[in-house]
Amino acid sequence: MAQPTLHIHGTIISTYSRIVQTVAEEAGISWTITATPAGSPENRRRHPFRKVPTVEIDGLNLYESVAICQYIDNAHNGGALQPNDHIARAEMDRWISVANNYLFPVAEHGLLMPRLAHRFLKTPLRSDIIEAALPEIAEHLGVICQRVEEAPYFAGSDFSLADIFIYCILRPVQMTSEGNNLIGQLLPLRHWLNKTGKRPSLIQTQWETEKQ
Ligand SMILES: N[C@@H](CCC(=O)N[C@@H](CS)C(=O)NCC(=O)O)C(=O)O
Repeated sequence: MAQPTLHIHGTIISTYSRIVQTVAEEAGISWTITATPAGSPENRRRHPFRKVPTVEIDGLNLYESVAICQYIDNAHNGGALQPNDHIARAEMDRWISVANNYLFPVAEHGLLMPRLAHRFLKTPLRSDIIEAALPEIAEHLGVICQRVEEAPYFAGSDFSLADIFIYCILRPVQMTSEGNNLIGQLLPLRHWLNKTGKRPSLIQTQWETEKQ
């Protein structure tokens, strides 16, 4: 069967758009992205909870990155990014949940958004917000680092969807001075980021700001 094209609607520079792009790259599927802000009327029709990205593939409209990624991997990649072993599968699911429920919210609102607003909207840097978030970010990074001391990848011996979620969330953190400082003290995590960032799918989906 010919591989389909994945049509993504979302913010061009977006952690979760990058996650689904990376899974498409892993599956050998071409993708397009149409800039669609989360709060736009169009996105309200596509995603009832007003988040991005949403996608069209195989005649389906899908939202929520976990569902999108698992669909692409199951339908078009033989499930290669999801372990069959029950324990490894539980580890993968655990680390995807950690990434989505704990790491992303504090990193996004406590560090990345204040930095982006300052850089691109030229608003004063909200150091108060960043300072308040850093202890929690540091604690989360410490827990995540312990996992890559125990095993080469988050699910265990093999690269999985969990590595894609965590990498795409952590890499923008590492690109801030504060995040780089914290990650710089966590050698195993820094090594895992270096190793994982060399994967072709993650090189293909690098943001322009990452290439500079
Ligand atoms: N649970 C959603 C989260 C997606 C998400 O938070 N996307 C961010 C962009 S990376 C977003 O929509 N932000 C806009 C907003 O929260 O209003 C998923 O897994 O797809």
